Amino acid sequence: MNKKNSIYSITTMGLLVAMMIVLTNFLSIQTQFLRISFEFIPQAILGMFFGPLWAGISSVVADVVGTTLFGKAGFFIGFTLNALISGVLYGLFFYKKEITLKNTFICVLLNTLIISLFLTPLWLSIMYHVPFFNMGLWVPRIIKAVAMLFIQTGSIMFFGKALPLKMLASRYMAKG
Ligand code: FOL
Repeated sequence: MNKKNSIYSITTMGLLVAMMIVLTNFLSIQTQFLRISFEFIPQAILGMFFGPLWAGISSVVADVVGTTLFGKAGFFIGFTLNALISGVLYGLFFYKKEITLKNTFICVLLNTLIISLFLTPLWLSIMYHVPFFNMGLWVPRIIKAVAMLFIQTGSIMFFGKALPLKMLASRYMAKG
């Protein structure tokens, strides 16, 4: 990657990380046990443009910086692992790959199963000393997960396919 390309890349990564921070900390709906946000959009774009390694690193930076500066519920390292895993997943599924409905849905489903329906409830049960199988925790979470499955798949398809982001992406990918 030449110098100009790497300047483009770093600037774009910074912008997408900033968008993740704003979407998570300022434009989300958050209760003690549930957060609904659109952080996944810049995160998925990071995956499309930069691949699993950089999407993972950027997501960790967004979590650590965003939560430290603006978090309302303290800092728990488990959520940093969530950020890493989902960033890597988006990179594995979307980097230099055709964004198909099937591909997108499988990626979102994996993310939902691992993050929303396993790790997050685990972290919350540890953080707040509630049992893992607490129904008050699970009922809204499952409703949210099912709704977001379709919203996430639709939005990622939109940004990955409908918008001419590929033209931008070719800048970063051009010379490796
Ligand atoms: N610690 C760290 N490091 N990062 C955080 O973002 C963080 N957030 C909280 C506490 N410690 C933190 C606040 N608590 C969810 C629920 C409570 C919560 C954080 C997240 C949650 O339901 N997350 C969604 C995915 C996030 C989304 O949709 O934006 C989930 O379904 O798991």
